[in-house]
Amino acid sequence: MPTNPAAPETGPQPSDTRSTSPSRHVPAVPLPGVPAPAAELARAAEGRAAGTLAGPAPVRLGDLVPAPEQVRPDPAGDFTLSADAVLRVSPTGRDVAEQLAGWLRPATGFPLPVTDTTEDGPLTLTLSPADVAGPADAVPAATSGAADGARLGDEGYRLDVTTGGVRVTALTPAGLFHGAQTLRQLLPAPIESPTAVAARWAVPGGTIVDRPRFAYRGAMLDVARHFFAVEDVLRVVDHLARYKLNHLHLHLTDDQGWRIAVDSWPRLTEAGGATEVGGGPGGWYTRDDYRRIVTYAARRHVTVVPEIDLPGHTNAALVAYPELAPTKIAPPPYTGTEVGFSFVDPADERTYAFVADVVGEVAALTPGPWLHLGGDEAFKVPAGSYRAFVERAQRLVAATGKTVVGWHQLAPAAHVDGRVLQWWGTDGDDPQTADAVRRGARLILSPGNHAYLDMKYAPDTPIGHDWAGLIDVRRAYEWDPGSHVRGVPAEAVLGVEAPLWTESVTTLTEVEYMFFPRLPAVAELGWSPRETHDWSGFRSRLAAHGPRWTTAGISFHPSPEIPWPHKNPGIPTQPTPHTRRTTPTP
Ligand code: TNX
Repeated sequence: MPTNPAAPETGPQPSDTRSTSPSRHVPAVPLPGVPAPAAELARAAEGRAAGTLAGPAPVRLGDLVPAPEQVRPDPAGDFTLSADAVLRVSPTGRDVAEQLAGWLRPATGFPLPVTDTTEDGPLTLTLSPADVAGPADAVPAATSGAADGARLGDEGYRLDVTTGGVRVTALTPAGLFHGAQTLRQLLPAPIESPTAVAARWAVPGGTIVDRPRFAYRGAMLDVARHFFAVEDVLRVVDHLARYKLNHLHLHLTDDQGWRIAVDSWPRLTEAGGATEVGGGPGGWYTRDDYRRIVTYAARRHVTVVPEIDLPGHTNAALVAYPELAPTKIAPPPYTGTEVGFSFVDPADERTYAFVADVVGEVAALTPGPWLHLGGDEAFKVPAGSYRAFVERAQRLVAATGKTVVGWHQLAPAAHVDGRVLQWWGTDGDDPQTADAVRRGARLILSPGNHAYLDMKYAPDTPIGHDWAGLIDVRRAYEWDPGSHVRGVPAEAVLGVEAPLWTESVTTLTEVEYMFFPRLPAVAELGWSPRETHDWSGFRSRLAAHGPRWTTAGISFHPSPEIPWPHKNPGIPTQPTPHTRRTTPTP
């Protein structure tokens, strides 16, 4: 069997890389041999030489991110995946089983055929309400509250590992998918290798019963300030799915570029899509590109939330169609990073024809239930006109059958059915938003000072902003979505989202650097029960993901807060096609 030169075989093996001792393995910064952040980024982009890795550590049941709801380890029940393993699956779970096999084949080198059958085998994935509860004694009484299959809901799963095999059960394909991601994390880190590695593929024995705290768990990618090609977006979807995030919000339009084709207004992309921050070539998604993204995401149980930012952040649209501008004169294309200067004319009927056409076409292309209207930073629109514009635009979205999402600046506008506000404030005292919630709105929480992944980690982070403060991993983790905004009860919180604005983020490597390790922190806030919240446990569970990212060629910031088990984290072990600046879609 060929061995992977990137496999973590060198270096001393710490006796327990998952120690919860806060100071163990924490490199002082700067460490000799640990590059400065700018150099880190450059080296990550080049995919230069591997860091020194510790050997693969065995994973313990429960060493997962996000933390599962219930865990009952059984040290006598460890399972080892062997070359003759077969994935048995009930027919409705077949697609998840194929994806699981696809994750496990490269590193194991095993064929892992998928067969439709209800019989038990070494790897069994079943979608069956009757199976979910499992043996009555599988989970101890003290923690058996959700062992009842019916309570697993839309996304929960149960995973049983015995010496004879692994069985994942769920009520839905989404639940089965999350269970499969859990199983992937329970295998040792070399499972992330793109080529075959000789390793013992052990899975820790016991039972996990797990389901999410919040229904909406997302990240946002701003493809308007800098354009990201379809392949980059697909890779971002993979990153979300690993951490059980189920929504990808695409910020598709802004002053610097219009990124989604609209057949009835073709110049939006032809003229409005050819720019980006800094003067680069920009780009846009054709209808087929966008369909590819939503289809790829759907297979990974990720719903795409398209955002058309209105009435502000519209310079690119005004370049394309000057009749939408209050002056009726085309502004020059904008490639800077200021905000709040542009807006579509709220007093012109053509504006509403434009909004109706755009949201109609985008809604028709989007399988998910949401359409995000933006609404932020329309500083030049007087409050009364802003409100009237938003109320009309909300009705146009509702007419497409989609549910309105918008930044919390939409709060003063009248409620429409199901309306969701995305809160990005930095002070949890926001009476206007609390009032909108009393009138029926639900909230997605993206507090700027905790969840904004475009904020720098530290003063010397080479890219990013700091207007909402510095956000290290602990800051990204230490808040509670259920009680963050005064006067907003946990029941009104639909979930959490980590936005990544890209004024200074230009490549997929840089996206990953800003995502990791903070994205998993926000993912855990969205998924895990509050009772599991514990910084010291989290940082130690997260540490074990460094070798996984390194092996998978995913860039990350080797934050000094995390007790990484290897000496030179943050550098992919091999160049990957994803670490280049991608070419825009024509
Ligand atoms: C504010 S947050 C914005 C964006 C910027 C971001 C930079 C929000 C809804 N609007 O236009 O990109 O700050 O951090």
